[in-house]
Amino acid sequence: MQSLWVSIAWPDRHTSVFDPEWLKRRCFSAAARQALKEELFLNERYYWDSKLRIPTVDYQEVLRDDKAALDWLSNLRRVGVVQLKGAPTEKGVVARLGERIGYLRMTFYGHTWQVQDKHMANNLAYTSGKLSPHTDYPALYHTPGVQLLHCISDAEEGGESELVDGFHAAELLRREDPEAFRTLTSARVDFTDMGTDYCEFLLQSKQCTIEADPEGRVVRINFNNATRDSVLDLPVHQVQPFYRALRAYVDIMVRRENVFTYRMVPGDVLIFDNWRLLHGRRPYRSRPDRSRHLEGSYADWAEVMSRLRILRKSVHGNN
Ligand code: OGA
Ligand code: NM2
Ligand code: ZN
Repeated sequence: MQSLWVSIAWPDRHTSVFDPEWLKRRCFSAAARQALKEELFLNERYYWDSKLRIPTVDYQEVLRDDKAALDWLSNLRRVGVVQLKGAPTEKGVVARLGERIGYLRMTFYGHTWQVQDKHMANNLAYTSGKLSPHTDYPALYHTPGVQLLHCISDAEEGGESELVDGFHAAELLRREDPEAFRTLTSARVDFTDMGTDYCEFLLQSKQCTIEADPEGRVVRINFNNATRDSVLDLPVHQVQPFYRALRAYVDIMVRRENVFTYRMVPGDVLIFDNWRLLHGRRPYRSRPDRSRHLEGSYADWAEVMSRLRILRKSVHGNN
């Protein structure tokens, strides 16, 4: 229907023909830009606290059915966490989910890694001890966007997961203690990780605890007491204000009303936004005949969002 198209005759007599819908999508009005941004990047989040009702999808359905897979990744984006039920209780599940996305993120801990109580552990996660709320791998500048944890066997006692919405906690801090919020969005903290796993590594990085974009929106949390370096590269007069601010943020994230606690059972897979959530686990008791075993891996947001857009197209059509 050529007549409905917009035609421009340029001074050099060249003509361009545009589909008005195509032009409208590229409109510079604030409302149009906002709508397109939301469609492409899905930045709208649903914040939660201890009363979270964790989105749940069936593992086999995710592999088989695009609608279930879309449900899985949409919840991961909006809520920041989703659990899959009904996976087999053997290794290979996170690798399979990686194929569903595209590919997984390799790190010094390997393509996938085994969370178990290990002899001569090279990471606190590989003990039976408590893990206080943290984000994974701030020792890497480009921290993994998404984390997958598959429960192959659970502990006889303990090992419950604790999850906190780090963006929600950061907004509470901004409101309750703006000074602390400013400190945590500007002071760069040293992280370090060294040892041998996939190969030998000696990582150093500097990251703000709360990362905000130029408009002031919180986009990433970097908090891990196990890999926070004892080196702290700040002028001495900023040291105490920094620790005070960090304490203020931790006090908010450990408030009972903000912590969602639950227990993974064999066959569960937990997938969460590692740029947003803090996760921890309670200590557990190991027994040789019943040892706790999770297989984990990472993915990045670019690849997850790519799959999400493709699934949205196949489920809802091209618009
Ligand atoms: C980790 C971790 C949680 C758990 O491996 O980084 O946080 O439940 N594990 O063991
Ligand atoms: N593991 C679970 O930042 C970290 O050290 C997170 C990473 C060992 C792969 C733990
Ligand atoms: Zn972790």
